[in-house]
Amino acid sequence: TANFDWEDALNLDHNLTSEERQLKTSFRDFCQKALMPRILNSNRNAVYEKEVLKDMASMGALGCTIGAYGCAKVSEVGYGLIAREVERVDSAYRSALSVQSSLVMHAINAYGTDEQKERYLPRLASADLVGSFCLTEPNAGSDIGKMESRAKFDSETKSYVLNGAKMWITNAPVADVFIIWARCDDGKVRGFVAEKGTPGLSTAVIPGKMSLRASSTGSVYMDNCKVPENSLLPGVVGMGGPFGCLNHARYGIAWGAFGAAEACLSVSRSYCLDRKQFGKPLAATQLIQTKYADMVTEISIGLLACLQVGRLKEQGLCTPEMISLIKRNSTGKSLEIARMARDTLGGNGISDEYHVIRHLINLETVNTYEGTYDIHGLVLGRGITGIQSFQS
Ligand code: TGC
Ligand code: FAD
Repeated sequence: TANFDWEDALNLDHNLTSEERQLKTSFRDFCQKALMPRILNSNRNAVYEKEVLKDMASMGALGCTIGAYGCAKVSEVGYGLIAREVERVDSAYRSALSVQSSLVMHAINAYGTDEQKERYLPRLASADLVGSFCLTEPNAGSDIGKMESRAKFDSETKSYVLNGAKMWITNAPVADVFIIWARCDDGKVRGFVAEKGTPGLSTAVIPGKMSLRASSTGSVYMDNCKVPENSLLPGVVGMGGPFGCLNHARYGIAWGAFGAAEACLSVSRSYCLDRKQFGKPLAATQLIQTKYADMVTEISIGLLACLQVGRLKEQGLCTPEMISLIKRNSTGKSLEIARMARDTLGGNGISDEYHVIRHLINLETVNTYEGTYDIHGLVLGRGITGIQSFQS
């Protein structure tokens, strides 16, 4: 029989495999029991808790689309469902998952040597090592093709000497492994795996962060940082390297952002069913009800788009434009939903006890990182017109 379920209005569940449904249920349970109790303190006091990554590792979440080195091998849709459940708790926790899995483990798995894979992947999967992905620079954010970091090969010592600075790097202050993207003497960008403690490699916490407070974000400095030649990721040359990792991470974010939006809707609905003004529950007013209609509409349509891109990705039929479409739609719509939900809570909407303001402020980052809302709009604009409008 057909039923309307406001939490799954277009019956997305129907299109999942039984394994994926089971994964979703077990992750929802895990995230609410193991992660949710930590977040208030973690966000309020800006504390990065390594146990969160350890807990995710114990559930097989890290590098979960990889089929070896202790990783679980779930479907692309399965990965999206995990990101959605983690971000239902907090975007910072989903960030930890995205960076470790899609940006660091994927880079090593896709571009690394067997030796690099064996050295790093099992310990990244178990969270014995924390990874960071160092792409953005002080003078190169959206226009990352203009990066200034350099890698010079020293044939005498058979090593690369890295110089430059990276900024806004998730996990940098707590990382053991750094995927560093730098331009080589031939003008081409290549990736390197550097380890914490390498002379010339240092990090600094970026203080005063009002968003994603449960995540540690920092700068990375390379001052004649010498890494052995086997630190090079040999499997890729050019910007296709970092962008290949970003394709995975952006896809996960597209699912994740709606997890945050769903959490906001759920808090608002409970609150407004309970809270009475002018003699009736707020949920009995037309203005609140049409807000919920808008929220449920965007969440349901947006998640179905993520599912479609996930299925195409599983078949090798997904393009970067499709990922830009869902990353932009999910983060932009989730931000609007969080704003609407915050409004429905009145004064309580600005209290972290109700969680909505935290999601709202986090989504400001989610809408910005891994390509801003407008940059993804311009990627789509190029796909539609055939004309790139970034570079002058
Ligand atoms: P463009 O000419 O378009 O491309 C240069 C080369 O890169 C290739 N490429 C891609 N390859 C695979 N997948 C993609 N999505 C790709 N996009 C581009 C392209 O084929 C070309 O290759 P080749 O071999 O022909 O040279 O580059 P452009 O310089 O015009 O820039 C385009 C633009 C603006 C879209 C791009 O630079 C961009 O995406 N900017 C946004 C920067 C960004 O996303 N930064 C993310 C930093 S990492 C991060 O935020 C992590 S947050 C982690 C967390 O906590 O979750
Ligand atoms: P800018 O590129 O300076 O953009 C500023 C504004 O200008 C934006 O609104 C943008 O849309 C707009 N703009 C830029 N170009 C155009 C144009 N041509 N036309 C119209 N508008 C334009 N990076 C990493 O490498 N690794 C990480 O782990 C990481 N983690 C992050 C964590 C946090 C909390 C944050 C906030 C950022 C993180 N980033 C990370 C960096 C992130 O990817 C960048 O902030 C993002 O790509 C935007 O770059 P920017 O901040 O330099 O902004």
